[in-house]
Amino acid sequence: MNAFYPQLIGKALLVSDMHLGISDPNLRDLDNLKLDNLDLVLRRHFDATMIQDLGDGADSRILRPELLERLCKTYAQIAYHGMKRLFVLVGNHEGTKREIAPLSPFIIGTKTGEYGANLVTDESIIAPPFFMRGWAGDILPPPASVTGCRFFSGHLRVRDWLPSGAKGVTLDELAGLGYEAIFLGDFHKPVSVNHNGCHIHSVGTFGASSWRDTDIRSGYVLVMWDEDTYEAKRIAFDSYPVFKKVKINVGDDLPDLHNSVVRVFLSSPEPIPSEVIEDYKARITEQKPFYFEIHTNDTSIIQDTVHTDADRQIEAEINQWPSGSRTLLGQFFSESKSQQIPINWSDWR
Ligand SMILES: [Mn+2]
Repeated sequence: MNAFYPQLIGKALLVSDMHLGISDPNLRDLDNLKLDNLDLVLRRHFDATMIQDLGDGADSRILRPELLERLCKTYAQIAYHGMKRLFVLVGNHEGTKREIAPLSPFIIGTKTGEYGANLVTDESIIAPPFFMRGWAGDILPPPASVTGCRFFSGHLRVRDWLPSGAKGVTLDELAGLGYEAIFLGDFHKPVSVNHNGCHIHSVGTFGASSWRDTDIRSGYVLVMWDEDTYEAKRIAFDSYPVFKKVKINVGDDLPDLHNSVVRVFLSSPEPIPSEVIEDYKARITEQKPFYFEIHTNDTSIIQDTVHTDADRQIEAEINQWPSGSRTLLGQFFSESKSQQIPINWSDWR
């Protein structure tokens, strides 16, 4: 197990469950949106002292080369400059024997001991005030009295958040470990609870990827701490699509579908005439969802991708950055020390 010098005061940027490498070809554009957002967030929070990817960064052990390349380049901003500590946890989706992840070659190439990128397997890392561990099944991490850390972050399943009968550790068990706060990947929904005096947070997915993520707003978590206190907040993206399932009866109005990935279930006691379906299709298209499907009683499905506002919105945000910063990373870092970078915070709350 590696050990790092403690950071008595700091700011950690936590991302989780990015699930890059979507298999549904209709939704593959979402992968690029996630990477655009990761790029933006790393730039926006260049003052973070620590970056943690809490696992399932990739949807499977094999990541498409173009995505892996972009992910490495994005993380390289922080790793090659030796300015940050990046910790990439191995999740249940991407690990081979929980020791190797798609990012492994990158991490081997950038590892510089105290700084650079570090892979966190089921063997854990002590980087005070955090104790971190990748996916290790339902095994509890060691208690705070053993690790000497205030916080635990890991890729771990919580039974209380799942349907009854599911496997996982309990909130009681987690709270009993004696950590001040716990930050978890795996459960894609963001959650924040005070359980028996321990704050247990599910970071939530950084980029919704499937219908499993229905109604979840994608985002990330910032943790700021000093010797006595800590604060955690989740920031959700306005510009990343939300998966929605909408049930309506023929004749009903549609809810707001702008920039959503949506399944519309259209029902009627009678067979639905094709003009009616076409009319709904036109009305849905008008609302500019990212992607939609219309399902009807007789199981016919109409699918369409509307070219979306989300990528244009993100592109516009990226274009606000000083020119050259997108490619000349060294320049970005020297600029960031000396000048204020225009950030429109209101878009990000
Ligand atoms: Mn996951």
